[in-house]
Amino acid sequence: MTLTSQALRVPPRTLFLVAMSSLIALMFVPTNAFTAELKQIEVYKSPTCGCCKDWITHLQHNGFKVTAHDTLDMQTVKQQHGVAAQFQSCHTAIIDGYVIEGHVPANDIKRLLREHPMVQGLAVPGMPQGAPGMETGLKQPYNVLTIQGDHSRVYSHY
Ligand SMILES: [Cu+2]
Repeated sequence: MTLTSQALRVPPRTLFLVAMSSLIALMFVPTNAFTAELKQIEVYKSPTCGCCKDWITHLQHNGFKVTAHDTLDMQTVKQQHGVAAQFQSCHTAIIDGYVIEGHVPANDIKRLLREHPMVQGLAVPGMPQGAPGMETGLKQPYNVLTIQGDHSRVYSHY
């Protein structure tokens, strides 16, 4: 049995509009696991770190569910997760078994989760001006690195 506009007793134009809005709704249906469920990320930071808070806000705006942990001993956190000295920054985060060090843009984390490379994680060493959470009005070029122990490769450049 097919549904015709006559059977539904609505004008064809209405049916057309209903069909169109269903199509449009379908276009907004999440197409991957990331948008279907919020990704949980654990962020370790010192309680007084302002740029860490701003980075957390950046993650939340990009669909991450953030659990923040304040600690006065960031050095131990970095040691526990094996973040080599040359890659260190203010905060350290953990998601899906990866370590995320410093002001890494949300899009690079999403790409990491999508591509799932065999690396320890991502790092933006130091605190470059203009990175997410470091919106000072100045812009320094910086690299997002994949890190593995003492080794790194450029993952993206801004
Ligand atoms: Cu910072």
